[in-house]
Amino acid sequence: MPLLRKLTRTPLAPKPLTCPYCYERFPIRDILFRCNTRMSRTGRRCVAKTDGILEERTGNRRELGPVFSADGRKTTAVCPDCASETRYRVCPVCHSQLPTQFGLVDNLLIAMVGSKDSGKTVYMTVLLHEVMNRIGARLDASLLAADEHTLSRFRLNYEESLYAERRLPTTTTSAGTRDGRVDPLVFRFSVRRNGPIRQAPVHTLLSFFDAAGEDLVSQESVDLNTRYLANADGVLLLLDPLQMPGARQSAAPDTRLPGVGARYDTSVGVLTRITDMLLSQPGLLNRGLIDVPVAVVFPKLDAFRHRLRRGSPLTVEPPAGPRFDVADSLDVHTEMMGLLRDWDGVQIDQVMANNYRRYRYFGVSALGANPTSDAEVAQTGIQPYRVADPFVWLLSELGAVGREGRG
Ligand SMILES: Nc1nc2c(ncn2[C@@H]2O[C@H](COP(=O)(O)OP(=O)(O)OP(=O)(O)O)[C@@H](O)[C@H]2O)c(=O)[nH]1
Ligand SMILES: [Mg+2]
Ligand SMILES: [Zn+2]
Ligand SMILES: [Zn+2]
Repeated sequence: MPLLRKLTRTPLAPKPLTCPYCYERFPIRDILFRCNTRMSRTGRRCVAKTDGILEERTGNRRELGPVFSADGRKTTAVCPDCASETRYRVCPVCHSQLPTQFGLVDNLLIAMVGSKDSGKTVYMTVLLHEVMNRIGARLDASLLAADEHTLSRFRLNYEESLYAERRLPTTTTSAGTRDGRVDPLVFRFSVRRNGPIRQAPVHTLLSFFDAAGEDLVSQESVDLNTRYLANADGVLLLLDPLQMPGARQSAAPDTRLPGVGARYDTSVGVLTRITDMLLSQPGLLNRGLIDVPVAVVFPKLDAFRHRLRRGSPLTVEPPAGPRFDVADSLDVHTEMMGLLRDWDGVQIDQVMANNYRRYRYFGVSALGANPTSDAEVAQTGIQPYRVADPFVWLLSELGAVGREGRG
């Protein structure tokens, strides 16, 4: 009776959840609560203090109410010390406050991986900015920070510095120098499903984890990020053509080329290490292939624009419909396979075909132009193209947005 089961399923389903901040898994009943330190009806009040676990796991030293356990399946609980009712639910592992709808709506973890200087941080910033603005309107969707920390951090450290101050990001710090911690950005993505009747929006929590390229240069450093990668629902894998020997020489003159040396890597190197790590996680395999959808993103296409053939799908904007366009995406995928052949990237295609069940190639440019210097974006400003394609594909693979066409 699958239909009946579906209808009677409680909103708080008993499948394990994954914290959008620390990527640890736990059953819903283990969710803890934090006292709100307000005066309760009985006149008692808890004192706010630094939370040792929160500090150790996230670096957050704010003074907060005590954490206590209660029925994690509920959305509120009464503090045993002061009898005040709280709505603050916290992760049992890292003690981060969970977003309001956590456990009630889908929670998707998206990992951004790629070699050092491949453009992950720039891409993530431009992607999120575009989804918040232009693309969101196209998809009839909205993307909002799910917590205060993400809100201020994304605005100040990412969006304002890139868009208003035109500063390129500095290299992302290795998880190794931060006791294995990373600091994901967490958003609430809400989309209205188009249909004969306008439906209520569907909400999804999205957690973006931007890896440090430095952490992917050796198997040991990849292991530092295993939890984040192995628990991700979707992967945005950036393979920088400027780090492929065959493409480097065909880039436009004056293109700023990524460095070479021990901290840098080839695109195949990163792909191989990540693939080995994912293959070592039996839970991720489906008939021997890695089942996590991987959007293989070739960034910095502005450097190769002069080389694209006339009529290439990479020279035009994607169709403007509200859903993921399958036909257009397959055109881009085929076009990228051709480019990979020219770029000596055949090995990349083999690794993907032999190890992954769900993957697709994308060509994007986050900046749209060669930066003026190591620290500054071009005078012409940021003119991205096709940045949202990989994201919309991932969301369609994960069921968070609809698709147009078959394939
Ligand atoms: N031409 C061009 N260059 C880009 C683009 N995006 C990024 N870059 C260049 O790539 C450099 C590195 O970008 P980041 O986003 O910091 O790279 P990252 O992958 O986050 O690097 P790590 O944090 O060290 O792993 C930038 O400083 C730019 O010079 C793009 O769309 N076009
Ligand atoms: Mg970075
Ligand atoms: Zn956590
Ligand atoms: Zn209390």
